[in-house]
Amino acid sequence: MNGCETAANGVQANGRATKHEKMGPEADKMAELRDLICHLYDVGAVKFGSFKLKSGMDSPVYFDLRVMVSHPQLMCTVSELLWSKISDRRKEFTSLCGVPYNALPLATLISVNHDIPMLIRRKEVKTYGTKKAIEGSIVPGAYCLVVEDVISSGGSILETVASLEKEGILVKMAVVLLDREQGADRNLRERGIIAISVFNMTEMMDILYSAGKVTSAEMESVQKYLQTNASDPVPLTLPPSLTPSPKPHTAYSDRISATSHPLSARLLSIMDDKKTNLALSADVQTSKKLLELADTVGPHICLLKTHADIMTDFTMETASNLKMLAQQHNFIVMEDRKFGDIGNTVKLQYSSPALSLPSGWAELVTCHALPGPGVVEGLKEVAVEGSGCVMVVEMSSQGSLTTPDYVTGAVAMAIAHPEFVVGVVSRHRPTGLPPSMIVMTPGVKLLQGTDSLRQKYITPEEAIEDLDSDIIIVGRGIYTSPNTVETAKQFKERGYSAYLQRIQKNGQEH
Ligand code: S5P
Repeated sequence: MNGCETAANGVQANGRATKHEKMGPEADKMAELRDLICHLYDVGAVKFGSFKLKSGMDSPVYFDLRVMVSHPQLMCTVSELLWSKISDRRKEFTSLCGVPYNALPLATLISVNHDIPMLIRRKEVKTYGTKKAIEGSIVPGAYCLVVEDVISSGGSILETVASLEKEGILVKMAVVLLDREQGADRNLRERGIIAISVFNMTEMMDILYSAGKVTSAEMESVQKYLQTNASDPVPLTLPPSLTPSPKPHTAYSDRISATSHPLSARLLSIMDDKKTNLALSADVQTSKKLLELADTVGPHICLLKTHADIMTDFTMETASNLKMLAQQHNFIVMEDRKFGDIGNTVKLQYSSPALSLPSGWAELVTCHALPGPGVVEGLKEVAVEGSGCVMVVEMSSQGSLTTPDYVTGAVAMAIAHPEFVVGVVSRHRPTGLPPSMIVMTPGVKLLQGTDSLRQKYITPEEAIEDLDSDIIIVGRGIYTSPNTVETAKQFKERGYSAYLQRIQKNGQEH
């Protein structure tokens, strides 16, 4: 038996009613709610008068749900009522997190009674040790349920969401005891979060009035207050990470200010200056061919992608010559090594002399998301200062195992490391990827098709205009052409026109 099975007001931890058993389910629920609200009033959790709120507004009603901690049975009842609101959606979250501090005991009770892992958000982040804002077992890409006692504008929930999202944890649902009907529902909905409340202010007032706990004058002043709130909701002060950022379809130049990595900013400004979103995948096998391509196609690209491990004569000299050409023609070099092992192994691979990556010739490297955050953390530990990585989240080949769930988890991991991950390799711009992250799409040719080994090709227009990608990665489409420079120019024009078309379509001025 858990501590809440003896809870008052007929709600057990297992969701079954006790005291109101003989009534119909609706009447039963109403009776529970009436008992709870009257109980909250009796212990002084609801007060009437004239109160100045945190937002500066005057309010005729004030809630102090902190008093609940002195009434364990009441806390049990509240936690079970919260649970009853979301228990049928249990599969939609793997953890829960209470908004500090008031909702912490409520979240703890739900966690313990229903065996749901809990996360704790620190309000003050430590300046020593792990400096973590979220404590508990963090699984990037997993969904967390947020628990709160009272909502006004939804700002406190969004602060907790911001800390969770920083760790790659996703939130789409919050459960709250009381909705003050002051704009939270809309503010949260706009950010993709549904708030499920046990009761709102109108319901509470009706119950207190019919129970004879409030006077008609008090009732009237709260009603008037609610009407004012409906036309003039409580202003929402968003945490910095949740302030609206430019949308991915805005101009490359307008996204620069949203970036958190200097390389993302540089890449976007190269794209804007050179009017190109073309990346050359120079999958050739000799240094001579690689440097020739870099020199001739260099003026038309924003990025050159290498596979140094397919080359027969790759040396430090090749690497430093390539770096010089990158400076001369203003493009970024990315070694497509696709690191995909545990953190310790990728650290050793990156540091090995084989590809001379520690010399810094490639400012970007690619990695897979499959091993989990360790791959990013391992690379970050040894990577050259100022460099970054691009995470492969979705592959272009037929039969690839990068399912939508994989993409969601991988994207959350990328977002959780904005200081190192510059963007993603993906067919399309995945949902939820912030505009600061750059999307690169391989498998692009002037015409659709496939190769004999299941590479699937789409056109520049499909990648940029339809699938909202930022950069087209083109390999054989250019380097096997009899006139590489002219063909590269064609890709450049089609890719950039598709981008202009996209931002125009979205009503943006370039
Ligand atoms: O999913 C992917 C990811 C990458 S990075 N599909 C890909 O094709 N790539 C790389 O893009 C691949 O390794 C190759 O270097 C390039 C595509 O070459 P193409 O000749 O088919 O254009």
